[in-house]
Amino acid sequence: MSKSALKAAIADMDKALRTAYSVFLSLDKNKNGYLEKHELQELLQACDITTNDEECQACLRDLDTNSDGVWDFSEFLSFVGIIYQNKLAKVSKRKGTKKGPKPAPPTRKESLKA
Ligand SMILES: [Ca+2]
Ligand SMILES: [Ca+2]
Repeated sequence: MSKSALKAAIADMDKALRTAYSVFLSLDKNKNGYLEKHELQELLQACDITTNDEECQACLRDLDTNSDGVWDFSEFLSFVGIIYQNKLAKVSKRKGTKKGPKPAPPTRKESLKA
């Protein structure tokens, strides 16, 4: 990648991060700067990930790297990264195949396998 292409890619990444941050802020209904379980549930639903209360709690816990019971923006970005990675994997698997099952909520173990 040339230096100018790298600069352009970094500019695109900056734009994507700004978008991700605006999504994070819109999910943070009580405006405390963190995503709690009930706010995470809305995110999972928007990603077409069906979870019960226990699975939602497990998803929150799996990416809660500082164990404070909520997601900060960097933990939210870990989730976004896993979703994107799963999406890329499904696209490559589906080439020439029928649509597969809905994605399961990400877990730390899954993220470490990739
Ligand atoms: Ca919140
Ligand atoms: Ca946390």
